[in-house]
Amino acid sequence: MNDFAKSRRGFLKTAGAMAGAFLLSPRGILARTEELTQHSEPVAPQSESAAADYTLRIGTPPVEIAPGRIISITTYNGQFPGPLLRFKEGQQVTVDVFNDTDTPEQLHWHGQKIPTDVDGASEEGTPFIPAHGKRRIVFTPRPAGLRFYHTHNRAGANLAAGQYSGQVGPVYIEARQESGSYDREVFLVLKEFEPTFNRGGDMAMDFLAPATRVKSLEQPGESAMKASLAKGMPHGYEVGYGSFTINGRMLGHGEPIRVKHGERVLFHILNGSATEIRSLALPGHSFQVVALDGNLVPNPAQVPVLWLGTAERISAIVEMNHPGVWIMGDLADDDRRHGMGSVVEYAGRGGQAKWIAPAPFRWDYARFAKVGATAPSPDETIEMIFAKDNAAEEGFNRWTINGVAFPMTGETAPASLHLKQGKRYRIRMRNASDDIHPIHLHRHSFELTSLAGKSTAGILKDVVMLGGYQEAEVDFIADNPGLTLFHCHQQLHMDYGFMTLFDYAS
Ligand SMILES: [Cu+2]
Repeated sequence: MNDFAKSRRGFLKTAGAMAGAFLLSPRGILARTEELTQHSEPVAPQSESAAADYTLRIGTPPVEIAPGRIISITTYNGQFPGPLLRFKEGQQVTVDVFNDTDTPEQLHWHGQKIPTDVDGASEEGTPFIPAHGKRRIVFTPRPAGLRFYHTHNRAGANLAAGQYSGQVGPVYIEARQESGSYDREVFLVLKEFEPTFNRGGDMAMDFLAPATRVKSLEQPGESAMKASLAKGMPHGYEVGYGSFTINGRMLGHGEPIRVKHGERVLFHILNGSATEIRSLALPGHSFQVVALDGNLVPNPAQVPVLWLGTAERISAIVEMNHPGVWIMGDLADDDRRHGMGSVVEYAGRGGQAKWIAPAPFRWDYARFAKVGATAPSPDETIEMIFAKDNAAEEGFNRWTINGVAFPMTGETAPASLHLKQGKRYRIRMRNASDDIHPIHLHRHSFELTSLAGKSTAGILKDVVMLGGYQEAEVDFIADNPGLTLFHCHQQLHMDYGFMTLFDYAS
């Protein structure tokens, strides 16, 4: 499917994918959370006036992703994924974060509308959680829906740092009134491990709809790349992975997701990858997408395949109406065979889990949009062009927004945009590179208003995939004052320049 997949062949050494049973019992992650909370309470310090509601501990105990396959990664509470944290919308929580590592850390509450001192990004001024220290965080979770927490450290060339590590965990913020008819929830966190650098090259990922490319972006982008290669530059570094997991277990090495005929299962799926785009299908079943990035969609349409850019979340209901034992897995054969899947087992069924590749299907966010609706006009439109300087930064691609790469040395950069509170802004994003970028805005949600030249409305997200040489527009309301980070969520891209800061005009 892509060059990552190709480059992985050769150094992978996984055994047969289907041996043994494994993984999450559907309630497993919740059960584990409760268990861990109980374990961690006695070690909470007594120095604070009151005990925290939640305790997270950053550390590096070994983690087993398949029998005998132990990896050394930094995690939350010694497990991958980190414990599922269930908050109530609008109800203040206190979280103690202990850092047992030698590296100051940032814990980002992705997708939440909270102040800069707790958002978890040093660029916005959030204090670090000191090495071998602790920070108490108090905030009011919002908005409702599937969020997550992850490190916001820069990794650069260090493949043990940033989101290459195991510092990813799901958050579910319960609305005051929960709606929807389903029998139970299953949380799935998709994540690769054992990263290595390679000279990837062009990542052809042809799955977005509309597929319209913009000639005026494609021509200069392609000729810049040709000129760079002609000068003898190799392709900039990319990252490939040795193992692939759902909820920290490789396909075939955990408990199956056990279901009953006729059950409606609400899957909450999070792409916790540092760099990769993931797909997911369950043979013989379809997904009714009810929320994107935790926000309910106006049109909960049925689709045969899900696609998630880095940091995207999808909540989808599957009606279990096709009994058997199935592999719910990634469409990329190589990635699935090396772990990116889960077994779905109907009660009373047994035998080898089956995978059947779905028919080709294009992912179009607008499928879930409000039919016939138009977004309100913005007060101001911000133009942004994203470009790649091939291998320009010590062999890594350097990324720019409007010609400027965010400083890579840790100093704070001046804001590129001064927002006025209450105004509606439209960001018109144009991608002059062939890569897909999962674009993320901190502390605000945005509405998708145009995708590859086609206008749309009603979908609220905090990450959107922008296709190679494509354009898209998102609108947001400046309603959460303070420094606000805007960046590509692909770790290599954000670490090598693909970031900018907004502030609020006083
Ligand atoms: Cu990117």
